[in-house]
Amino acid sequence: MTVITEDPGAANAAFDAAVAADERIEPRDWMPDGYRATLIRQIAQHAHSEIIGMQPEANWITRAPSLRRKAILMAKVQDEAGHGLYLYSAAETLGVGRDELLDKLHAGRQKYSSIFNYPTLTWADVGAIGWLVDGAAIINQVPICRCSYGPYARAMVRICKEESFHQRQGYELLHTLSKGTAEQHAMAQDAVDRWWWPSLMMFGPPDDESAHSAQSMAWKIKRHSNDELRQRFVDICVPQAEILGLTLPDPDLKWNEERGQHDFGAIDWSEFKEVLRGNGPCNEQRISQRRQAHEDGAWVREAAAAYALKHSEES
Ligand code: BYC
Repeated sequence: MTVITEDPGAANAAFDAAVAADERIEPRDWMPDGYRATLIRQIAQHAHSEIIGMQPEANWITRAPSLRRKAILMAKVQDEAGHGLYLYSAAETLGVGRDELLDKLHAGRQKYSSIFNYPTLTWADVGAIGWLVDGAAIINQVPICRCSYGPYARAMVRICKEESFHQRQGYELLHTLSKGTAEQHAMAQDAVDRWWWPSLMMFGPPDDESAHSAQSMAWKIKRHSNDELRQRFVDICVPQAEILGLTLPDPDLKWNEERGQHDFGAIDWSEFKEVLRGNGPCNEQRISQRRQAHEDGAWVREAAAAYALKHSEES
């Protein structure tokens, strides 16, 4: 869709028609200000989540139990940095600079996913993150491959392929621990007990409290509601937990024949709100480490800019 018109009414109608026809909106197309702002908000939060999400797992790189596990974990953490790059690039196509987005993250003016404010206390947490956190991310992100905004949708295709590998490595890691010694099994169970509820919170507030869902679904940025995706995640995890030989920490979790889905217990939304307010177990640590990493990397950015300038003067 390319709209070249001075008439705002016609531009709006062309935009609506393109969205209704499942066409992709591209950077040069006219789009409503609210659509642009919503995409910048969501893509920036998503990009921030990818780079902050490197921290909890990087915590275990030096203590991975074997060279093979270390190599896999390093590759995964590097992938998350790559996902951040794809997403910051997608945000840039909307007219916002990467520096500005990072400044807002560092100043606490833009969010990142609540999940990354929890600590990784044992090696099993690396497995639980892969199985549950990457698993939740896949359920949430596969529909974004069909998002109405082209650059975001295309970035998501690559990201989802890599996330599938991440999920499998976590599942395999937990499976190995769960079928290992009694101590290893207990460690895997403890990690699942701690990551289960925060993983359910990743999908966002319940539909009746989700401020942006209705508009984002009308614009086909979101394809499913928060509660729909959360339910899908629970239904997928239950049989996987059985194969792992681990229990999900929810006494109310049971199959509902009538609905053809699992019922599950109440989520503690007060905990979610506290984490979003900055009061989760690791919020301060995550942001201060991110600021430090940004400062430490200043010389790399300066060198890259100087090199690019020299290169452009030569050509
Ligand atoms: N954490 O109206 P709602 C990954 C906020 S990366 C924090 O439902 P929306 C991975 C929400 O922003 C995972 N905040 O919002 C990386 C809004 O506040 P604002 C990240 C949350 O946008 C490394 C308010 O609550 N994935 O998987 O329609 C290693 C009301 O919510 C959260 C993405 O970002 C939360 N969990 O729906 C491993 C996916 N939930 O902005 C793994 C893309 C909600 O008004 N994003 N809020 O201040 C989305 O799909 C949607 O933005 C959400 C929320 C479903 C998350």
